[in-house]
Amino acid sequence: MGPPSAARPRVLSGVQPTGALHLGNWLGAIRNWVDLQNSHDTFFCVVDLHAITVPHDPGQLAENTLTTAALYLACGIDPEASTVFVQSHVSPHSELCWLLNCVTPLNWLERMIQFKEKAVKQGDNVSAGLLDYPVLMAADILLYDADLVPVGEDQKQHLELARDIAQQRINARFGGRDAAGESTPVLKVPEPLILKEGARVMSLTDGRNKMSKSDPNEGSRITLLDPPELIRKKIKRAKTDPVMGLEFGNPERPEADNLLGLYALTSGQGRETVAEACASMGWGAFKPMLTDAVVEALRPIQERYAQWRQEEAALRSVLLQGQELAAHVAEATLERVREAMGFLPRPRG
Ligand code: AQP
Repeated sequence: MGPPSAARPRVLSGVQPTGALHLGNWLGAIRNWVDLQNSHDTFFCVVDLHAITVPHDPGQLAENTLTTAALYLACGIDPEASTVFVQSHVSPHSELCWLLNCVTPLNWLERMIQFKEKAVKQGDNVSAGLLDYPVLMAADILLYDADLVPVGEDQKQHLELARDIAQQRINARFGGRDAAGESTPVLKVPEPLILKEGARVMSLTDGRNKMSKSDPNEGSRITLLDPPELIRKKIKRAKTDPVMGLEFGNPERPEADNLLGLYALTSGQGRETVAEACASMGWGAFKPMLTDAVVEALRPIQERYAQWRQEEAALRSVLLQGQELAAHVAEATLERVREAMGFLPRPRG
């Protein structure tokens, strides 16, 4: 039996609980998920198994996982409309990852750009898990028969790998034929969902690098839970240039492009309006405006976050409901793959 077709296109995505979520995670990912909830069948997970592919603090992992889940909800993910769950709570993620590992060529993984970049930072301490990260990501996506996966530029290569594994390594080798001789796939091959323009948020200290949770310099990012005073301080110290007036798209001025983009998004005014309003404005006048816009944009998120953390039983119940729904879908897919690969069926009591 092949993958079932859902009534609405299914979307799956997640963020790693590797630290405090920042403006990039919100504007580049979670904000778009909120828009998809009414038109798509949405699954959002906190990918804690991915978070341990780099050295992690066991005393922080559970707390970061809860914080990340609470932030999804605070940003507007509605547990009635979406399935919200923790990756490690649904064991088929690990099991499908193993099955996919055994058919994925090593050299497909060795050429992944993110692996090469992250491996350089780890020195001698690179884990096999870091190399395997894209196979686990493929398992995440393929388990849910996702039609669409929202991807930024940095994740395109990983989605391509997930498609190749599904198509060339599972469906082509283990797929069957129906009575009419047509091939029946085992796994659905997902398509990328290209996200809104302008959502790549760059570091506050270097406009050529993306804002990242793992940057050792905390001043490089604004987290979703930063208090107003800290936001003010970080924006005040943010890198600028000696040119008067802000503009988009000048390759010599990545900081102007990034901060003006942040202002367009957080003020809700859009790119055209802010480009015109700030065209001859100096940095001294611009930075307080940007600060106010960021503080105001984050205020409702921070308020809702505080509520979810006060109601921790409700948060845990969202995750339990999500786990049950996710496990139901994931177990069925895993069973399909096990059967196609020829495993002895599990004994039934
Ligand atoms: N700077 C960014 N601008 C736009 N989108 C971003 N995303 C991350 N940073 C930016 C998007 O957030 C989603 C989840 O990311 P992730 O936490 O799973 O991993 P990441 O992309 O590696 O994010 P970080 O913050 O850089 O984490 P670390 O430092 O732990 O590796 C993805 O959709 C991503 O595109």
